[in-house]
Amino acid sequence: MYEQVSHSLLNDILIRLNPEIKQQQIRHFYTRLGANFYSIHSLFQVLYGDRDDFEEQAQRLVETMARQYIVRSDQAKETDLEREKNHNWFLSQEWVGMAMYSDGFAGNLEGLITKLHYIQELGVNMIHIMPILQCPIGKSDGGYAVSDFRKVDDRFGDLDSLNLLSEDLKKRDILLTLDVIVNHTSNEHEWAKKARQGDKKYQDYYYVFDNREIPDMFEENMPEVFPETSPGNFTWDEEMQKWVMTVFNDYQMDLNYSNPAVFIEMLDIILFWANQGADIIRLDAVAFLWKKIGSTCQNEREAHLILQLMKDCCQVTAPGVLFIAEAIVAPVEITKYFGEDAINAKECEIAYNATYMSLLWDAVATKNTRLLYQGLKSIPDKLEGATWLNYIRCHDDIGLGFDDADIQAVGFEPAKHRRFLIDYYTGVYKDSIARGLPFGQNDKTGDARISGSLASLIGLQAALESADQDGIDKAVHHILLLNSMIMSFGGIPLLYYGDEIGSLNDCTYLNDENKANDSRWAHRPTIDWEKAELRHQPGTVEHRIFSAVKKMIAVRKEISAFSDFNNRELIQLDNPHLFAFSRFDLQRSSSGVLVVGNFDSRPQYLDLNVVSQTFKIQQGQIKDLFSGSTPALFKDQLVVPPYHFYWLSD
Ligand code: OTU
Repeated sequence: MYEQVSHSLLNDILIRLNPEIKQQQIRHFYTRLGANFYSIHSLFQVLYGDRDDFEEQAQRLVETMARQYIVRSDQAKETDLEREKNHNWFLSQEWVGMAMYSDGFAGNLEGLITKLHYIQELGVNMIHIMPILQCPIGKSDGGYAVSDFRKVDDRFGDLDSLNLLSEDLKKRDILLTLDVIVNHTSNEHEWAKKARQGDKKYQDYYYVFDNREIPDMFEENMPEVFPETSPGNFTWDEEMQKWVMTVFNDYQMDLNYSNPAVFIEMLDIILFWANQGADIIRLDAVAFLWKKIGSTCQNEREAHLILQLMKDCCQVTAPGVLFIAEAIVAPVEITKYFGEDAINAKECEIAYNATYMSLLWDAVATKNTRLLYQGLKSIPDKLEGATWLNYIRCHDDIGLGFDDADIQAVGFEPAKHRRFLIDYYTGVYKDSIARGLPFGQNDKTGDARISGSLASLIGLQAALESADQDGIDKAVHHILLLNSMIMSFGGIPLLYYGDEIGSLNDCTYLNDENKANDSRWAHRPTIDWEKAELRHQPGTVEHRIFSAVKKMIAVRKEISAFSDFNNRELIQLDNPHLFAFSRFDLQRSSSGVLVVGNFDSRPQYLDLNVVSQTFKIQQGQIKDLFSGSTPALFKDQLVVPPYHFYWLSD
């Protein structure tokens, strides 16, 4: 869009550009800058327009984008152009992701290179490597307390090993996702150290206060993220003799985005990693980016404006790079992180579908899909050109992030229902087969979350311990049922490393004093490669899970109705144990796919007449695309065995 005020500022900026930048041939950069500048300027103005140094900061912003464009590799620039042409490329069903710690998976980044064949064997073609940036030993929050944003931690390798990995991934057509921790730094980051030594410039990078007056006001409305290990949202810093905002752990200092210098630094860092070969950047804890007294300091409008500005700027330098929003917030809030408008106010192309994740766990514990339906109906439609990361679990705890209103709507009492789920998964509830651990218990609010690996939460661990063959069978089916749900829902399925071979909780973290009070470490496994070899041995749990997941991935890639163009319809059923939805081709040229899952331990029947409205089936021709066979039918009653799923088509 052409608008005089922003355009004349852009002209001034370009005249004043540093000569080193001016002499470069960067045509694509200028055309993109021209196209996005109205929007960039408007957002920068809303956020920082009242500052005397506004124009100076705008100049720095443009120079930052230009410098990173200049050093961007030719190969990456080519990919940018290709993706501009085929901009919906990531909505295809061909993508399947896996998240992993490089050390837990393969020792370090170089080790990871030697294990890429394993990922490919499974069919995964997108990996999210958990944070690899430098962190203090001990106080690292699993990589989320960064002390140097441009350095790979020695524990994982260095920039060279990352470059080797990224080149290898490119050859194999595997996408690389890297983390950038945008909300906070470690208190040992250089900026934090300077701030703590009294440097005012860097104190302004954070939220620091002389006394409790303002912190106390903030605290009135701010929830606690880690109530057990790091209660409250502020920490007294002895060295600085000031209170500093630390929403997460007491060693993670929140960055102050009301200072444009912070925005520009962090944009520069995002672009730096985009230039190291990242196809996708996961932006951690984006809901927390803006703090305001009187609010929960989550999901504030300005946090969205910051993300829009980041996206607009990234599109100028590295338009092929996508953002993942890690916003584990209320269902109605999550979709907002895609942006308000797919073109004019875009934020992140991808977001974690935390609502679906927690609802699936609800259906597992209750053997009932009522809340699953209800919760999904409450998720607003997402924008075009946006997609979900559908996952069963990730490196974090499982929070029961659905709405109380939805719990009530299906006839449960919210507090009791949540208590039941926590008790069920932590094995407190009698007869529970889950072996999870509590995380983040808050005695003030009664809230708690859940840790534990997929296999341990679903009952595989308990069944193995008691050598209960039937239990093992059930657990394997249950694991596959959940996988089938994330593979077919619409979006990119994100597997979690180790789950493909049924890894159990690993309690060795208890021996490490830096980890012992954080139960999330129970489900951050070190892969036992001997055990992983069992995936080739029929009859083993490893083989049963790995080979079925592998097949599911292969079949998913063939089904175009599984791509994500908002082409899904939930199918409400009378049977409360079944969950069904249809997926269709955009042209609706075929009847599409009917996905059905049975969350109960007994067989259930689906009356095909009920689904015939949305899903037309030629009698007698029904086929399960996963197994390739025709499921058991009696008249119009389809039998769905316990914890079984079908991907039906005719
Ligand atoms: C994220 O987590 C990371 O995934 C965690 O591993 C980090 O500890 C945390 O940020 C701090 O960097 O911020 O938007 O309930 O779900 O802390 C959600 C705990 C987050 C996590 C929450 C999450």
